[in-house]
Amino acid sequence: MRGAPTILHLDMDAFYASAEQAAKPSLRGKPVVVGGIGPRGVVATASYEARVFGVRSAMATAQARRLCPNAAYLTPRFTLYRQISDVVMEQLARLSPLVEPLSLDEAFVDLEAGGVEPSAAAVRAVGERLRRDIRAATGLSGSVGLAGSKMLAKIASEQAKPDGLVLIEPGTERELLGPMPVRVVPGVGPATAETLRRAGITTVAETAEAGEAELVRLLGKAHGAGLYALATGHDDRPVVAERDAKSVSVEDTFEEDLTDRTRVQLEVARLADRCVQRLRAAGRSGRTVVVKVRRYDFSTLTRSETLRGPTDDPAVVREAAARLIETVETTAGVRLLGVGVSGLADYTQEDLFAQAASEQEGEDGARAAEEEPLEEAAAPRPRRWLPGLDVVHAEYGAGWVQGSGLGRVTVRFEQPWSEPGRVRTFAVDDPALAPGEPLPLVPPGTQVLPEASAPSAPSSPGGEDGAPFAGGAGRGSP
Ligand code: TTP
Ligand code: MG
Ligand code: MG
Repeated sequence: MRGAPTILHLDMDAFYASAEQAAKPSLRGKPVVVGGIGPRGVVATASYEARVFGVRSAMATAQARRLCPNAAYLTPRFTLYRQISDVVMEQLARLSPLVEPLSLDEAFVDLEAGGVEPSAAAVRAVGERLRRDIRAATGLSGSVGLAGSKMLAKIASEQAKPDGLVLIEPGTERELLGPMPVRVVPGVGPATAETLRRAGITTVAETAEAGEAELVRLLGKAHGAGLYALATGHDDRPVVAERDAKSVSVEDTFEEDLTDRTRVQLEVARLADRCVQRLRAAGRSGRTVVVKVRRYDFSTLTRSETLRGPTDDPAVVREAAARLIETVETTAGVRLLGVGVSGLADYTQEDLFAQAASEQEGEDGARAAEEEPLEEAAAPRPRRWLPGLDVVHAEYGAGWVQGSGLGRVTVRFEQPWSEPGRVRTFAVDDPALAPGEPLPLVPPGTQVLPEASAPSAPSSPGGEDGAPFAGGAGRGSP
């Protein structure tokens, strides 16, 4: 815990949905849901207008449609989110050499390491300027938390949402944390919360009062002691830039086993994005993509694919990860998924996913590193006009797919900086209509998004088969 609130946490507001509203003027101020739009799809996020109706991340899209039938339901455009994320992370890098990205839309920044004067007034000014700069550069809002520790900075940015800044003065944190549910403490998942609840502990204050010995008895030594420290406001975890890592991996444990294939694929795509996010923030690129799966029975396996050359291209990693997960039987249920990229030739898969903190999930059962030859990349699919994706019409210019069916596709012709546009309908095989690329959100010439390192070829909406993949060499490393 620092004496000054010099740890900054930034999190973009309703990130994918805000990006879509910025790109599509007709959707501003309206409910927007981004995610899997098929019958078994899952919500990635919802705009704040849609949240009013109860729509939330990870909810089945079918349920979201029942709650909010009038929202626009859009398929994600990861290339765009990635580009925006790059711009946001560039802004953060100006503040300090110590930036720790947690996902595409979220990072910690150590302002002290950036030479910011350690006073509340100075860090607040930096935080407000950052929010203005991010809005100017991306057209989107982000919320900022400032505190003397990571845990509190993250809690502060959550309180600041949407479009705000909250600074927690050192010295006030125990009072502030006390009444909060223990779930706000990092590392307290549903299982831990339930164990604590059965012992009559629900708030942070009750956790602190229980004392270290009791928490260790309930949760084991490492976890109990760690929780006690955090619950009493002791959080000295440093902001770690990933420059020095040998490999980068991210993983997620799910509250309930995933059985839905589409959901598994969506989660793998998200993990691939998070992984590349970290890779890039570290200024690295890697050659081997690894997917880790822990199944319902705790059997854990990894699959890897080695590319011809190193990459930090999200499309390439996403596609490799998608191919790898295809080869794993997951229908009986998945507890945990991970995606990693290694920059070193001599890495071992064990290291790649070695976890610092002890897993709450218990012991791995069978640990099998199964490898089999993988199929070649799938043949190009027939064109599908998924809602939300970019198109270009020979006569009417750039627009996006509003819907399609019965051999027809409806397109709204508008650009991020235009007035809300008109809708026109075409036959799905109209030769004048072609898939397009995301347009920059702020007008060209003011502040331009950096070029995507490998824009996906416009042959298929969604970019599923877009980026050139470096290719099959050395697949199936042991
Ligand atoms: P979050 O920062 O958790 O959420 P958010 O930015 O949409 O909204 P908030 O204002 O509350 O921060 O996640 C960032 C993006 O990650 C989100 O826009 C979509 C994606 N995501 C998923 O795809 N699935 C999920 O379950 C979650 C939580 C996020
Ligand atoms: Mg967010
Ligand atoms: Mg986030």
